[in-house]
Amino acid sequence: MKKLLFFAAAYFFYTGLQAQKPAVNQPIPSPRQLAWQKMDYYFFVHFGPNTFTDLEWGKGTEPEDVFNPTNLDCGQWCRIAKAAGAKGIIITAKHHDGFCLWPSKYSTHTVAQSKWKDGKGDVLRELSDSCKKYGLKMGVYLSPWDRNHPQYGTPAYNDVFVNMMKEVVSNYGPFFEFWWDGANGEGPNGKKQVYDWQRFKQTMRSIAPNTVVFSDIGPDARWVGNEKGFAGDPDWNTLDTAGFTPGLGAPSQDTLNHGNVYGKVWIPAECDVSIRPGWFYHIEEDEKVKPPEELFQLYLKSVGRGANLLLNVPPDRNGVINAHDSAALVGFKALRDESFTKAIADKKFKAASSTYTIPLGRKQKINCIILQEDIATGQKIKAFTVQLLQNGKTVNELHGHTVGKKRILSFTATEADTFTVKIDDAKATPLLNEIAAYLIDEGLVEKE
Ligand code: FUL
Repeated sequence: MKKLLFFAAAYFFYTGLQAQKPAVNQPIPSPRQLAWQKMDYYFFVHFGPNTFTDLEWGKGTEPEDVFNPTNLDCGQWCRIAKAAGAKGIIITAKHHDGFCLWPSKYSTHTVAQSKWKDGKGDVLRELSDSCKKYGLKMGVYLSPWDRNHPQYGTPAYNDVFVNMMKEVVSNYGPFFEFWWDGANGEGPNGKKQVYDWQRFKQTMRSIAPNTVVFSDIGPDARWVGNEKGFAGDPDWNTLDTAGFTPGLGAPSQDTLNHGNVYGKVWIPAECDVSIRPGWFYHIEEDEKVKPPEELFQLYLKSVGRGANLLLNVPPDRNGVINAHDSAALVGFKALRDESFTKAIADKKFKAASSTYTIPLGRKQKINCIILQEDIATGQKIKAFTVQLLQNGKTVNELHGHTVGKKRILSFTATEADTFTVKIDDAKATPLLNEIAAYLIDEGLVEKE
């Protein structure tokens, strides 16, 4: 009898657990996307002839010798990335001017034709070695638009682009991300290229199946629709891509900003933004570096809305990150540490539910709540309400739309002893696997 009771109890316990497991709601992220989404924030590095000519879009006719960093130090970039809490670095291996920061076999407009290090220099090699040394992930931006390449504007250029992808992946990979810019202007012969996106995608999949591929519409990560670093609210990780292409054929910027609630493909947003007004270094912008508080606001509006933040930090003509930028980055890290190191409450959940209750232990002030949805089973939450309670009475109420991998809510500090998160609308019963509360500096609360 006892045995029977034991088995019955075990059975009900087991089926109970089964019932609480979050249901899978398609589409869901691939393992490579899930790993990438966990990275939250990393650096973008725009570096090349433009750094020396003070342009943003080089013409492609610049002599190779223009590129001449006096003291290139990728180790310094990595040390700053580490100190700033960034998880990786994506470099413009080739921007629209076509200049290759590595000695490519498929171009005559590269570091090898320059006098820099007697033509023996290789920025990708140095960065790849430094990233390995400092435990950072590396990514590559490769512009399909090429204002220098003589074959640009002809079908043969698609072979060149594919060969370049293969070359950088095999020589300097593995990469966590590969960045395709959708820009498509004229080349040296006045013609525009018809990009073979399908072939580019197949190439990446076969040579780098674990690399997240970015373009306006993925296949793995999408542009957020602006260069200000703001994800939409709501921000869906799902997008409809049928009939669209990167570049001019992309969905509207508003759609890219928000995603599509019932989008058929999992393509989360990445927010690219520069720490300075321009993407490349310009000395006259030294005083215009975004201060730590502004970077913190960007963080709330990107990572805090469930997207990734790709923060551009352009090295100067010496080949190092300028002191103005590194000071801002270290300050940004300090603000995040001060804000989020000590949680007032931090609760983990394993069971999917429509209501979550978080006791604060005693009455205390909070002004920031971080919600994390279990996205491995899909993004489900469409609307939620947070109620802050004092002795069972609601003293503040907040409403939100999507949660996704991370949602940072900040608001006027409120005294409460408990708060609840109620799911008002969802595609399926979601699992919030972590909910935490903080008291951050009042000046850091999200601004419109
Ligand atoms: C754009 C480019 O035209 C800009 O120069 C910059 O590289 C930015 C990240 O992407 O499409």
